Amino acid sequence: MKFLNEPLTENRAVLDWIEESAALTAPDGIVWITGDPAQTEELKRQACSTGEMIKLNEELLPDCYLHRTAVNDVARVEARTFICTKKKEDAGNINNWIEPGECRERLSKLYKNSMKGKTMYVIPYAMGQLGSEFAKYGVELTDSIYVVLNMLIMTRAGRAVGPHLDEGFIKGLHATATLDPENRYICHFPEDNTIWSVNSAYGGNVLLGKKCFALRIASYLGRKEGWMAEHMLILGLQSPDGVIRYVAAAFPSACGKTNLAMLIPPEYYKKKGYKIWCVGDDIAWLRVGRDGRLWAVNPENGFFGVAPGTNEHSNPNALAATRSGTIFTNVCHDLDNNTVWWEGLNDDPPEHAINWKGEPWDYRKYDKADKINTSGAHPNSRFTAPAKNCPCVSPEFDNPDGVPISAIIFGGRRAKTAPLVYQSFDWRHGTFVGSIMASETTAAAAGAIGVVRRDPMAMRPFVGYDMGQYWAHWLEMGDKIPDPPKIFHVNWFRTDGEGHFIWPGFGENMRVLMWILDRCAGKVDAKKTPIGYVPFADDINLEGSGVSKDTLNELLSIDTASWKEDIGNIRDFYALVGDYVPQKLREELDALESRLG
Ligand code: GTP
Ligand code: SPV
Ligand code: MN
Repeated sequence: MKFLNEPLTENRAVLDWIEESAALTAPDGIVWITGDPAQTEELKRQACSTGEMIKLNEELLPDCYLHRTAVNDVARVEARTFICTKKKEDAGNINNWIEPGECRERLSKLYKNSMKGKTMYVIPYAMGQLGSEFAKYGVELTDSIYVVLNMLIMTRAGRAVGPHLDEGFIKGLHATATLDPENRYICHFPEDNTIWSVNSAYGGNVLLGKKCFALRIASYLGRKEGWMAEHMLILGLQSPDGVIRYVAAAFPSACGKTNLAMLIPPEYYKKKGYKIWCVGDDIAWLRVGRDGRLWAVNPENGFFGVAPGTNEHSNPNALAATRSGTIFTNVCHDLDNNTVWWEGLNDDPPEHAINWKGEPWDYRKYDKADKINTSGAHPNSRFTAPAKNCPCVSPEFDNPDGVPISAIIFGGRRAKTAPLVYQSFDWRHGTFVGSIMASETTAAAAGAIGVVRRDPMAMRPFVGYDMGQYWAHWLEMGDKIPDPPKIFHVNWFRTDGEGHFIWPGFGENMRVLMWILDRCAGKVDAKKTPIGYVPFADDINLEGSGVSKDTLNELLSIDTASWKEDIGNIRDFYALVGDYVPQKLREELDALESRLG
């Protein structure tokens, strides 16, 4: 094997698999990623010399880089994402499936000699804190320096991981190949701990530790081993007495996880001494703790966050996190000072700029009706920032035991049906609430935007097995947690007749979190309705919010007609999920229908 530096393990299984992958892809040489600063610096220099990355203004954005992906490769591609179990029924009806043997044969042709003239990088990485009970290990092979540099931010990668590979590892093979969208494949072999990704170079398709491992493979492992891998943020809410209580929240892609995880409390609460700590913004791994509560870690080490809309007011913490050591992808390049810009950063777009496609850009030609083609930054442009950069990163971020979860919150973009917040009756009903989640699609995945689709637990694109069995696993977990979190549902996205958001959102969402934690502590009463417990308007503090009591009442109102309309759609969805939908959830659906009258 053409190792250009010393391997970080002598583990035969690792070395044999690298050899096999190198024989297929035929790189000129193989480099182990150590995480040593000298190697990282050299890779950055190399990527800049080929134009793969652009070094930004060192004074204004130290150690920051800009990268543009191919114009046809700017989001996850769900239609090209596959779960390759031996039996189709194990992948379920919601996932795309290819028989593993056939998949390997088809993809081998695409991988063949695809790294000729290139270097293969071997990235040993951990999801979770090295050595902790939660941690799992992986190795990603890739021909992309961009992927290497992102993985160094998003995971705990490099030399220290080497010895842990003996505990088992997930194999990930990524080849950029020709970026042919017709032959783009993101394939998972959960029965073989393997991920194959080819013909993409974008985020969730190629940073294999993230959605591929930490959600799809991990959800499969979680079911086998009795834990959960979820598309959830984790935050801690500190009260003036110093007590911190933690919640985990599942919102679909680009529906507000990063924003909620880092929120700055409104002045009213800040003055009293309330504070939010961010443990994670995208993925949570959850286990039953020795104390009978549910405990969570964020297996990642950085944030791959949506850039557009991030600004000094909406999310100052995220913005601060991107001011050094960050890689920007598909944002707008401000040529006047060699910095970056995106829609919603400020009202001052750059005069001389290059858009996300790499073309000269004139902000005067921006057309809301044709956002994709006229915006400076792509709507799904992202920043990759180290978690340590975030001013509100939790002191528990590296705690190998994680944090205890008081509440689980589901949510999505619903113009109408869902009220601002409601609480489920119990874990089983809460699982039902998660199973019927729906949200308008966003730019985070290729395809139409703004179409309402069912996205259970915000996991529709990320469950590595049958959806009905995943719900059954949720119900089983409920039976295993002696002191389970309470389950809620929120909707920041209700609109008025003109399509404007009624609720101010962002920092103001703190007011809803306060109600949720008050409910967990048994401090407030609530109104029992057909869909669950809804707040009495007086129990949500509006001081300084600019929201009137009338508006709040409107936000909390339940539109029975649209719920009834939804029942049919839910039945269709359950039918699509198929035979494994747990009987208990079917009963919950019947019960909801009869309560609605
Ligand atoms: P992924 O990284 O794709 O999983 O997304 P995410 O859930 O972390 O989404 P993020 O927090 O980045 O939010 C994406 C979009 O939602 C941005 O355009 C935000 O401006 C918008 N958003 C977030 N929170 C709110 C809110 O409370 N109200 C409104 N109206 N918009 C919000
Ligand atoms: C999402 O789409 O939910 C993301 C971005 O968090 S990606 O990593 O591309 O999946
Ligand atoms: Mn996500």
